[in-house]
Amino acid sequence: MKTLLLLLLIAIVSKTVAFSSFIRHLPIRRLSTSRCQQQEGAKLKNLVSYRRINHHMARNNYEGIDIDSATPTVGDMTLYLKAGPDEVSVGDCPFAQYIRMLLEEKELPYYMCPTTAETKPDWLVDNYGGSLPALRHGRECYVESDVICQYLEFFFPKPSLNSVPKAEFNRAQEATNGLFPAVATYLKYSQDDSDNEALQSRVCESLEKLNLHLVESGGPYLTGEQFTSLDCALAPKLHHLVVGLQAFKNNAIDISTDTTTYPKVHDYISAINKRPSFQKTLYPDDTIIWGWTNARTNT
Ligand SMILES: N[C@@H](CCC(=O)N[C@@H](CS)C(=O)NCC(=O)O)C(=O)O
Repeated sequence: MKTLLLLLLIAIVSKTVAFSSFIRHLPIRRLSTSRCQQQEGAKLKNLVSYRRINHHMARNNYEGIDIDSATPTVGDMTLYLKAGPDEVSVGDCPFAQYIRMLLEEKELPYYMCPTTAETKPDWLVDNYGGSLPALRHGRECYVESDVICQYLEFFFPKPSLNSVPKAEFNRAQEATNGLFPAVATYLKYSQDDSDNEALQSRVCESLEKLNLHLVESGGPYLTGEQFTSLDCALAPKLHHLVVGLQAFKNNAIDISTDTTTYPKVHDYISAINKRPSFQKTLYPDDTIIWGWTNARTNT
């Protein structure tokens, strides 16, 4: 009995220490329970749209448990994310889809709370600059998709989404660097813009780099056989490119049907399309087109 109690104590202490060291390395601010809950409560009570938001918090497949402990436990997670054109459905954010794919892969239950500038909770605006996506887990909140990914991987390591050697992981990460900034600037400008050709070339260079990497890794995923968090990060961004190319660029670069120019990228997209976590977290193409149309209008 004594040994059992001792073991239990060691387990609690080590998880708590791990938690503190994780938090120390995060570029985020933590909220105390009372501040976080009071602020959100006060804000939400004042919002006419509270009932609407609450109604649209889509619940996943889990009966949430309210656990008051230093070690994060399953349940009570809410992902605040950009809302779509109707202001309540899931919006066109590839970073939010990245987080949702992680949650789906790890089979973690979560609510979703699509928000607009008008419906963002005060605590999110005041303490996190209103940054979306934001994952609130019990009394904590995390922003920046890569930080949220680290948080989930650290506390919910099964299944692991980075169980490949560090050098391999870094190589795969490097191969995708610069792709989304290139895609975003390309999709923002019109086909007739004088910069269009240069911006298109930048996207092609990124695709070439990715294709070469996938040849080396062997595919089907970024690090080879193993599906990782890097795939969760990349897949939604590539999907934006596919939809954007069709909607705005007359399919000037064909990565969805052309099997010869970037064959490995084409195969990668086919593999990702089959992944349940990707399928389950997709939003309509029209939402993506709406988002980029707004970005193009505001450029
Ligand atoms: N660096 C951020 C980027 C997130 C981001 O750009 N989010 C945009 C849409 S993709 C957003 O939600 N905008 C709406 C808003 O901030 O209200 C991350 O990795 O989480």
